[in-house]
Amino acid sequence: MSILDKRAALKAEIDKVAEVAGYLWTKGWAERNGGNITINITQWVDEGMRELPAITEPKPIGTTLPRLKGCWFYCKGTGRRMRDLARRPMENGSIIRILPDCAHYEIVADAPVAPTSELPSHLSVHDYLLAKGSPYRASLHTHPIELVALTHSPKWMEKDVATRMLWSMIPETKAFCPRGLGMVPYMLPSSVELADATIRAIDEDYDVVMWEKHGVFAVDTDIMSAFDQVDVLNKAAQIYISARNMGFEPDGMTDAQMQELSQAFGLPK
Ligand code: 2HA
Ligand code: ZN
Repeated sequence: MSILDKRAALKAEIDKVAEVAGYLWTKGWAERNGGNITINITQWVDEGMRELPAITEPKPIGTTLPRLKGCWFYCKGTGRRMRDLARRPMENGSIIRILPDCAHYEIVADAPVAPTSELPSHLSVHDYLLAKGSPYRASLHTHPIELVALTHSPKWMEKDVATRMLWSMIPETKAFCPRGLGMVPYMLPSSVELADATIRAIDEDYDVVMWEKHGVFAVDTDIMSAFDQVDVLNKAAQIYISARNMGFEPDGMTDAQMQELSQAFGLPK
């Protein structure tokens, strides 16, 4: 890729982050500073950018991540609002690079905006994705109302119980979120324990992981695809809740209909 192509590709990714941030706010999933986004942008960093001096002192990540050596990320800023990021992504987020010790990062551009409070979770997941040879470069944490509401009942926290219900609400759900919804019990936000549990769930082959009574963590090739998976799952939860509000338990698609769909779309599980 030429330098100009890399710069255009990087701008396109950050434009997508801004677009998704606007959707998160509009959907009511991003109250105040809720949610965060990180993108591994290393493939679009050109020689000119590599020469840029740091604009902050090195800061500890809070953990050591050997595969992130030399990696660059766009990160939403801690305490920043998604609705502001939607209009001004480089004032409400920043570009960081990981130092050779793999335990510290420094901010490179545009402004000294400290990255998301969930940085240990996000960067640990990116480290894991690189180790697996995954093409995924985007991670999204957000607070989708109906999905979070489901996690307040232990019934839906059991492995794949919510997945089966959500898939059966509308055929698109399994087609576009074929790995379903992983479940992680409540843990302190921003903790390394939460990061480790999230990675274990992704390693079980989920792209979207629920943090009980908190939100979702989703990974995909780019931020738009990560958003789409969460959007599809939350839509299914809304259909379930609408039926319950009409006074009945929805039947859901039958097992035979689900099997037919899986065969037609060549879906796993
Ligand atoms: O960044 O949502 O979980 C704000 C949060 C932390
Ligand atoms: Zn959160």
